[in-house]
Amino acid sequence: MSLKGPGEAPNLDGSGLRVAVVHARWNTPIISALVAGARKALVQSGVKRENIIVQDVPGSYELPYAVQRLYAASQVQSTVSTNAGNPLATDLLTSTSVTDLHTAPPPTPSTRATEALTSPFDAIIAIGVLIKGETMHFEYIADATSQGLMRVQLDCGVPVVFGLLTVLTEEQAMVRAGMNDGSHCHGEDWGAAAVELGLKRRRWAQGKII
Ligand code: DLZ
Repeated sequence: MSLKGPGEAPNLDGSGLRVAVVHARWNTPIISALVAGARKALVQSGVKRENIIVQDVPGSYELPYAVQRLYAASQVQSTVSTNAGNPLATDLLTSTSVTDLHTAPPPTPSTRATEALTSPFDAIIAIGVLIKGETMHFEYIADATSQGLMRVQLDCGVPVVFGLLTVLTEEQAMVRAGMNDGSHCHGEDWGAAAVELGLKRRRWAQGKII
């Protein structure tokens, strides 16, 4: 048994979760392997393919902003879709008569159970690969991106999984992306972490501490 790593993954049911993956395009072949690993772990934990949203940005430096805005977009989307299926909410926007509020039929439950979720993301995985070059660029981007991602998750109250590799060589990155024989893809750990934290967040939001 290895001392390193997140330990044995709990058996979790992510079938009700909606998860976003935001990735940089720098070092694309390595990024692709990491994203594939994250997606594999999400699906293995039961997250439905239609509830895994993947978005890309140019480089790692853009990740904190993209994660923050994407989460806000999912909140807007959730509100819009809830109101669209709820005549009472629609009336609040269009009606000129308060009596309509009493006569409007109760909201009907969504009949779109088999379609993709439109609720705010339960967790977001941010993936980037920073490879040290000859200048100080690496240090600045690594520091700003790490701090930014932590800030976004605490400010937004949504788990942001830290999928940023900060390595000295391409070889080191390939090993951590599972691209070399027998190497383990860290993307899989990130997918599992997103499911675990997404489920915990839901329970904690209901005051359930188990
Ligand atoms: C500029 C830059 C450099 C030198 N290296 C990387 C890298 O190894 N990995 C990465 O994801 N992005 C890199 N970038 C791009 C920046 O993250 C960013 O996209 C640009 O500075 C534009 O804001």
